[in-house]
Amino acid sequence: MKRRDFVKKATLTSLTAVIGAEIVYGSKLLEGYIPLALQDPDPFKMFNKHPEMVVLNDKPWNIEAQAHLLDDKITPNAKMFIRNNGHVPEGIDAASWTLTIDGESVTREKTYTLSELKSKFEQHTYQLALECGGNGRSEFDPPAKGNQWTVGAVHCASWTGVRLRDVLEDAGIKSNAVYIGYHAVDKHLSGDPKKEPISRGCPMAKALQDETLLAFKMNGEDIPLVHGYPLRLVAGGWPASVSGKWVNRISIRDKVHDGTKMTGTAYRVPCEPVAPGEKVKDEDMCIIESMPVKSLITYPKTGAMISKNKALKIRGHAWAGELEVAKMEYSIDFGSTWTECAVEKPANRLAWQHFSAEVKFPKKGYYEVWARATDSRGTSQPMLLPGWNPKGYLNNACHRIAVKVK
Ligand SMILES: Nc1nc2c(c(=O)[nH]1)N[C@H]1C(S)=C(S)[C@@H](COP(=O)(O)O)O[C@H]1N2
Ligand SMILES: [Mo]
Repeated sequence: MKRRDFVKKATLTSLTAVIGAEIVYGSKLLEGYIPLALQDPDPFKMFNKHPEMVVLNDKPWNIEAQAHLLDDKITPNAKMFIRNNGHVPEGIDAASWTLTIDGESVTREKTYTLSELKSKFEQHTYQLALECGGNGRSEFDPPAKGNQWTVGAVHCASWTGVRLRDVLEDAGIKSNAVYIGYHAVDKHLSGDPKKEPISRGCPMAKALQDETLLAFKMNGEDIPLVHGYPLRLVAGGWPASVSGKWVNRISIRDKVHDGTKMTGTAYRVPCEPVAPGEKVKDEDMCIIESMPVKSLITYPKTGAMISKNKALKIRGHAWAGELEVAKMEYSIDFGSTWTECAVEKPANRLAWQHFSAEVKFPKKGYYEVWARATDSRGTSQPMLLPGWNPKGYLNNACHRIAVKVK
């Protein structure tokens, strides 16, 4: 047998094993041709995601949920959106993982192993709502470049770890500290090892909050690789881009962190409102901090049918960045009138809150149920769209579902 044929045969056998079925015309495969079934790895299997999750991009992987998938009070991994700016790291070894605290404003640079972090500092568990700054981008007009998220780039999982504050204080924070910036091990899409896909951070005040964690568990288990295994920063209520995955270094900065996607227009909105489509200078763009008030109807799924004389039970979640949701309302007349409904207290600060209602309809026909949350400062969600911004961030418009009464 010629060597080439042998290689082909061996490969064919292993291909068959991987595909899980006989490649019937396998002998006709051109050399070097990879069957389609293997060309694109199956993201649902690879990341253990629910089959109704929606892939927005595969280079890098960006996958969103749909409203009805987010019905759980605590979002399970299968229904958590994925947002990557670079390649998902490979070959991570938790046993040799270290976290270094450095920067202009650290008293003494220090490096911790994962087990040191776990044993040296008290562990805490919080449910934390994380929403991508670009969630809802697909609705803006003129459109913004980037992943066209609809409503599914939000989750509220339960995170366990140590307080970032405890670790920073252990290394020592100089009085001139202004900001922290994270560094992680994911690789830039260009393949250039000197470039970071993302390196963001937050002001010291946010870094030092009780709920800001260096997490090593999600929903009681090791964090899934794609969500930041083995160590992740979690800063609930702020754009989820602050919550660095695969973090191995945190710098205490004496100025606003200037890592990748901190500067220019990334994760920034015009400091003052602008007209749709207007060009905005970099210096007139401000860093997004606390996310705006928002809510999602997670049951029923849009398109629900109900028979006349029956009340429709609806439910969902609401969140308000650093603030609490103070009021929840729904409308069945396109926002003309609103009815208040029950909203629970959060499990802890920065967790999303659950609401529910029984909606009655006056007669047969087509309706939309709109949901509107109001935060503790009295700010409500806009009915259709908030102010336009060049990068399509912070769309906190009311969520709407269609209902037919028969
Ligand atoms: N290291 C690293 N951390 C990261 C990112 C990334 O690409 N690399 N993406 C950020 C962005 S923009 C978001 S919205 C969240 C998404 O978190 P998730 O994929 O766990 O849902 O992670 C943030 N942390
Ligand atoms: Mo994001």
